[in-house]
Amino acid sequence: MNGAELLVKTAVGVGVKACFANPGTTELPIVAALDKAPGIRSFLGLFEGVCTGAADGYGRMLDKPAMVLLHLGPGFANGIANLHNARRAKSPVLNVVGEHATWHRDADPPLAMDIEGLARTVSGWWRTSKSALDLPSDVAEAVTATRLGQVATLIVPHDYQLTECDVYKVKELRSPFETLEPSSIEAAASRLRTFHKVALMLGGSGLREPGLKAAARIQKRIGCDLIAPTLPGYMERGPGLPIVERLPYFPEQAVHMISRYKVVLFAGAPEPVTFFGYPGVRSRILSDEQERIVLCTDRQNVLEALEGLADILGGPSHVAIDANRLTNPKRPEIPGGELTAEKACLTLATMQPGNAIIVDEAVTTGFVYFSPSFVLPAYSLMTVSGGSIGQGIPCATGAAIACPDRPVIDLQADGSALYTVQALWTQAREALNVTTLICSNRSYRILQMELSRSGIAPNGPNAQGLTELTKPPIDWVKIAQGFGVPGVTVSTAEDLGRELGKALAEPGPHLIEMLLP
Ligand SMILES: Cc1ncc(C[n+]2csc(CCOP(=O)(O)OP(=O)(O)O)c2C)c(N)n1
Ligand SMILES: [Mg+2]
Repeated sequence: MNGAELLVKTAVGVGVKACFANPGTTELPIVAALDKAPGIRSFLGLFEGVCTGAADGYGRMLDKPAMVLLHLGPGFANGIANLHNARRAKSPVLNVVGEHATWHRDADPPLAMDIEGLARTVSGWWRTSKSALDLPSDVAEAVTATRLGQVATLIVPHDYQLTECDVYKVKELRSPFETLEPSSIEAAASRLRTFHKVALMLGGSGLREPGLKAAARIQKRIGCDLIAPTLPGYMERGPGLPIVERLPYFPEQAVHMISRYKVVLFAGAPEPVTFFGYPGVRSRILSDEQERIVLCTDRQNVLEALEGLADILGGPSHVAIDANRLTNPKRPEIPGGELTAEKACLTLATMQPGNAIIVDEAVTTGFVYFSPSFVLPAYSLMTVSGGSIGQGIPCATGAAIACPDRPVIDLQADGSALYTVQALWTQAREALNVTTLICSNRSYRILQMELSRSGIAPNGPNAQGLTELTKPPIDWVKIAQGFGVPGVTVSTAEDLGRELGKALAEPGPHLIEMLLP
C-alpha cells in the first residue's frame, strides 16, 4: 500500500463517502487510490469553487464531511471563496491538497505557493503531513476537527503519496466539543427568570429539528422569541417546529427588530453586526443597554445547552406548536400575472413539495421568500452564509448528492449564478434532482440599492456599467443547454407555476429563467 491508499483507506474508515475533486499531477496517486481502496464516490467539478461549494452543501445537509481534492496552492485559492462560506456556516469540510514532492519544493516549480498561508484563512485545522506513516493520524485528526463544524485542510506532498508503507490503523475520533459548564447554564436560567422580552438567537445545531424543539420548550417557559442570523448556514422549518424569525439584512431594519428585546440569549450564534461599516451606523446591532447572555458558544454542544436550559427552566418535555400563533396559517395562493420578485417567491412557496431542500442565493429577490414560507411542509434552508457569492449552484449540487431522494430547489440570483455556473454540468452528469430558478433581473440589483442608499445616483456611466448585466443580455437557456441541463424562460407567474411543476415531476436537473423587472 502507498501513502495515498493509506490516506483514502483511513478516510473511508472514518466515514467519508464523497469526494468533490479537481485534481492535477500532484494528486494523481490519490485519484488512483480512490479506485484501489473503494468506498468513496468521486465527483468532478469544473472549477475548484464548484468542488468546495458542493462539499459545503453536502456537509450542511449531512453534518459530516465530504473530501475535496484540490491541486496545490492555485487550486486551493480558486476554492477559497466557497470555503469561506463553509467556515461561516460551520459546515464540516475535509480538504486534501496535493503539494510538490518534498525534495522538489526548493526548486520553486511553477505551481509552488504558500498553501498553509491560504489554508489558515478558512480552516479551523490545517497541517502539511510530515511523513507517509503520519497520514492515517493526520486524516483522523482532520475529520475530528470537522466535527466541530470546521473546514480542515490536509496538505500532502506528492512523494509521501507514493511512499510504500503497510501500517493501517484508524485512530479513534474524540468528541471535539469544548466542555459545557452546568453552572453557566444555571446562571443563564436564573438571570432569564427575571426578564421579559427575551430573544433567543440560535446558530449551529440550534437551527436543526432537535435544537428547535428544545428552543420551543424554553420559549414555552419564558415566552422568548426565536431569531436566526441574517444568513443561516442551515435551518429546518415546517409543521411542529417553532417560528424562527430572521434578522433583516439592512442595519436599520435589524436594529428595529432587535430593539424590542431587553435581553438577547445566544446559543451557538455570534453577536450580530452590520454587514458593512456605514458612516454614522454602529457595527453592533444591539445597543449597550441591552443585556447579552451567552448560553454556549459555537465550539460547545448547542443542542445539549438548549436541552439543559429547558430542563432547568422546567420546560415541558414536548411542545405542540400552536397553529393559531401563525399570522397566516394558510399556504399562500398562487399569484397571477407578470412576474415580480414577490410573485416568484410566492409561486415557489405555493408549489414547494414536502421535504424540499431550498438553497437561497436569491439576494434581493429572496427578501420576500422567508416570511410566507414558514407555513410550508417541512424543508431545509441554506443561504450564502459568508456573503461570498457564487455559492448557490455548487451548494445545491452537493446537497442533491448528499440527499438524492429529496428535491433541491435553488432560488438563484443571476449575477451570483455566473461565478460558478459550470456546476450545472456536474448536475447534468450526475442526473441530480435540482431545479435552478434564475432570478433574472439582469443586474447587480443589491449594489444599485446600496448606491442609492448612500446617496449616489446609480446612473453614472461607470455605476451603471458596473452594476448592469445587459449588453449583451445573458442567454440562460443556452448556457443551461450547453452544460446539458434543459432550460426555459418564463415571464408570468402562471408560466412559472407550470414549468416548475414539470421540472419537479421530471428526474434530473432543470433551469428556469424567471424574467423579473
Ligand atoms: C465573491 C464576491 N464577489 C463580489 C461580491 C459583491 N457583491 C455582492 S452582491 C453582488 C451582486 C449581486 O447581484 P445578483 O447576484 O444578480 O443579485 P441581485 O442583487 O440582482 O438580487 C456582488 C457583486 C460578493 N459579495 N462576493
Ligand atoms: Mg441580479
